[in-house]
Amino acid sequence: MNLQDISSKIKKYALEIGFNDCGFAKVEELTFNKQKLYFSINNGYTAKLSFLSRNVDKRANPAILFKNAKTVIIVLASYFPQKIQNEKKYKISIYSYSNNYHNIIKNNLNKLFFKLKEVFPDVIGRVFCDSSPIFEKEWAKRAGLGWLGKNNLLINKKFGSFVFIGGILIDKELYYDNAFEKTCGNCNLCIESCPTKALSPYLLDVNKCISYITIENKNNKIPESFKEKIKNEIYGCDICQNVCPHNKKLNAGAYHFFKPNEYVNWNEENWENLNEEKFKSVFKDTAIVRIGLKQLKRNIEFVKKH
Ligand code: B12
Repeated sequence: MNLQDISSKIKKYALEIGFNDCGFAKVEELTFNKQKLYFSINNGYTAKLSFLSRNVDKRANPAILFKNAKTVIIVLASYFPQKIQNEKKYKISIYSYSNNYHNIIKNNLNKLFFKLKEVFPDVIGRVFCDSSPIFEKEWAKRAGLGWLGKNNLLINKKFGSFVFIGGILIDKELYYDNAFEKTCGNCNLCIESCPTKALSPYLLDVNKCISYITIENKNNKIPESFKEKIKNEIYGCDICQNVCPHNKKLNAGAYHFFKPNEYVNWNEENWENLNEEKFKSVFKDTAIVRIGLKQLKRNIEFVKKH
C-alpha cells in the first residue's frame, strides 16, 4: 500500500468509528499562532487562564510536546443535537447537553489508534482532545477540515462550528491534506451579536466571553458591568455560534457520539432547587460537574437578578 492508500484507509476507519471528518497535517512550528498567543497574553486577553502562558513553546510545536511527532491526525465530532433549548429561562451551552466530551472523544480516538496499528504495527502516538497544549483549531485548518471564523472557532463546511476537535500525534508520515483557505468575508454577525462585545475579528477578549465568565471565572463574583448583558446563560454560551450562517442548516443526524441528558429539559424550579446530592448524581459524568454547585448557583442568581 502506498502512503495515499494508507491515508485513505485511516480516514475510512475514523468515519467508521463515528467521527464526522478526518484530515492530516505535517508537524511544524506554528510561529504565527505563537506570536498571536503572546499578543493575547501581553494584552491581558487571556484573562486568568494561566495554563495558556505555560508551555507556549510546546503549544507552538508538537515536536517539543512529543519528540517523535511527524503528523497531526485531526478528527471532528459534530455535537449539534436534534433539538436545542430556546425558550428557556436558564440556558446551558450545547456542548454540555451530553456527557463529558473529553472522555467520549478520547475513547474513540483510542479506537482509531488501535486501528492505526493495523497499518503501522510499531506506531507511537499521543491522543489529545482539548486539554493538551496544542493549537487544535489551527491544526484542523491545516488538515483541511475548515477555516477559522471571526467567532474564533473552526467552521467546517458541512458541520458548521458545532464540532469538537480531537487528534493523535504520530511518529509516521502520511499523505497530507491541503490547508483550508477561506474567510468569513464581510460577515460580522457573531461580532455584532456578542452581548458583551468579547469578539473582534479573529480575537477573543476572554475577560468578556460569557463562556469564561460562567465557567472559568471561579470564586469571583460576576462583575455588575455584565448586568443585562448575560441574559439567561448559566453555563457557557453559544450566541456567536447560533447566529453564524454556516450553522443554519446543520444535519442533526450527524450527531453520533452524544446523547442529550434529561437536564436539558429542566425548568427554572429544577435548576433553582438543586442541592449537593442531586448536583453530584445528575452531573457526575458531565463537564458541568467541574464548576461545582456553588458556582452554578452564583450564575443562576446573577441571571435571576438581572
Ligand atoms: C482556552 C480555551 C477556551 C477559553 C478561551 C478561548 C480562547 N480564545 O482562548 C474559553 C473558556 C473562553 C473557551 C470558550 C469556548 N470554547 Co474553548 N478552548 C480553549 C482551548 C483549551 C485553547 C484555545 C487557545 O489556544 N487559546 C489561545 C488563544 C490565544 O488562541 P485563540 O483565541 O484560538 O487565537 C488564535 C486565532 O485567533 C489565531 N489568529 C490570530 N489572529 C488571526 C488572524 C487570522 C486572519 C486568522 C485566520 C487567525 C488568527 O491565532 C491565535 C492563536 O492560535 C481549546 C482547545 C485547544 N487545546 O486548542 C478549546 C476550544 C477552542 N474550545 C472549544 C469550544 C467548543 C468552546 C466554546 C464554544 C464552549 C462554549 N459553548 O461555551 C466557547 C467558544 C468561545 C469562542 N467564541 O471562542 C472547541 C472549539 C471547536 C471549534 N469548532 O473550533 C475547542 C477546540 C475544544 C475542542 N477540543 O473541541 N475556550
